[in-house]
Amino acid sequence: MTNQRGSPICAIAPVLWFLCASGLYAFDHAFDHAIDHDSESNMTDRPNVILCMADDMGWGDPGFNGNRIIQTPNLDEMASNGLRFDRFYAGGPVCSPTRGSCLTGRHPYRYAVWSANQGHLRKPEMTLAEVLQTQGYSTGHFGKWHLGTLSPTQSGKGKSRNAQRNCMTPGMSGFEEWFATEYSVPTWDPVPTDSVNPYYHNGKLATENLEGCDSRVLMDRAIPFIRKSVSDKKPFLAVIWFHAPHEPVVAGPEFRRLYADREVGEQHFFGAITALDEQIGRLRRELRDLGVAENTMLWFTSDNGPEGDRGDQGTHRGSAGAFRGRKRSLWEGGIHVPGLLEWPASIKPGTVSSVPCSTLDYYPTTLDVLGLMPEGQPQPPDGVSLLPLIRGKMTQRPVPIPFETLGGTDTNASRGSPKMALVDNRYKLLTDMEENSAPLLFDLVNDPGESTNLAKEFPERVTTMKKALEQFRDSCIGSLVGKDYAEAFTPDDQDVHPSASRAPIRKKKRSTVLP
Ligand SMILES: [Ca+2]
Repeated sequence: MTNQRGSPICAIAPVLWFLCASGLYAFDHAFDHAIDHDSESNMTDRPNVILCMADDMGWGDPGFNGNRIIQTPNLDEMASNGLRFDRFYAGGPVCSPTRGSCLTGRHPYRYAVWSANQGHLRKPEMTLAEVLQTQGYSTGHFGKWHLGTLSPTQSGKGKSRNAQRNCMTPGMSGFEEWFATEYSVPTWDPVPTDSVNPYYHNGKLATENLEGCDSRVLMDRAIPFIRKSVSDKKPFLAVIWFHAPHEPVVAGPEFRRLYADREVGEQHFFGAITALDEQIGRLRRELRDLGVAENTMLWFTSDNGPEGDRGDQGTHRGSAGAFRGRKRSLWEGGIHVPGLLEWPASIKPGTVSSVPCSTLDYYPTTLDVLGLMPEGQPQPPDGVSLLPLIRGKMTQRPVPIPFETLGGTDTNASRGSPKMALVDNRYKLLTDMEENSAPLLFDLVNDPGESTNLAKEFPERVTTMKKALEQFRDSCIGSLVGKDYAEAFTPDDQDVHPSASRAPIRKKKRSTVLP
């Protein structure tokens, strides 16, 4: 068995290959430890995997997290029938970084996806789609992509996006079927006549069935893919990344009518979420009708917190619940997002977890379920397998979750949050890493709103967690220049960490070759 790059894939079950708790958090020694699972692995024989993600949906927006205004009956039913994560984190506070974390299990700062519309999913990174293809899975991507341009000659973001350098389509990343836009589109009539951000279907411009609700438009492509996979008797990976409720937020008339007594901006925002929810219901019904719901891992989350400064202006109506901050910040409101997993074969209805989990965990969890350890896997990983949690055997996260973003406390880019953070079970450290910046330490169990800084009360914990962040950053800087890859990698000017004071790397230009 080989992956796309010719490396063998070893099926070694049982294995947990993401545990890296040796002394301090040893981000470079993730394979030092392994835990034996019991012999239950056969019960999860090749489940289907669906990764659903909303765009800019806040933690407080769906009904299952307490929203009493926005109608999300299908997501609420999914939560009731599966596992609700009460502490689920996006890999980053904006789109592209989180999307990279979903597909690789690695922090986006390892492969230079610093922010939205920057960088691309590097070829030497191994994606979940590439690994599952080697296991006989059909692989499909539907909706927003945001991990590279979809053409080597054109990006609606202009020449500065450098379409040639950053061309990386879903098709180049292990997805055999794909229907995608490069970045955000209006959530109603997604491809207006003057659009510079079209839908591509398997590399060709899509021209039909692009009117009305965008969530329906993309689900119209996902469902035939799922039907064909089932018909072909193949397990499948479907990545379904909705554009809703990212701006431009537009709801169709039937969805606005549900909120006719609200302000216009609320009608659109609330309506766009209900339209998305309707498609979740359609998807769940389809899985049941096809007889595959039982052994399908159906995930749902959001890629970051809600847009806007307050949630009460224009169509920026998302809720971060009781959390501090919103999109772009490393406060909880920017990264603590809705999280669900429905998997009837392995999860009892009404299950709830308060263990911190992350989009970084999709990749290692799926591989652990299948008992896979791909050779040539870039090192180190950052996520952990949640299979022990699914089996009720994980009450603490074995390794912390690192965060880094552009900006810092003195910029608007991060809405006043520091630019690095570490979530270690109940504690969270935030820091700009500079010597003269005061670190912030919060007890998220007692203080989820991040209001009381405990740094002076727990100086040793601050030192330990800050040291872990230093190790993580050093590890990422090594990753950037290709240290993690088995194959040769030539870094260029864009592969320099934002914190680096050294001169940019000067190398000859790479050429991008489409498959
Ligand atoms: Ca987003």
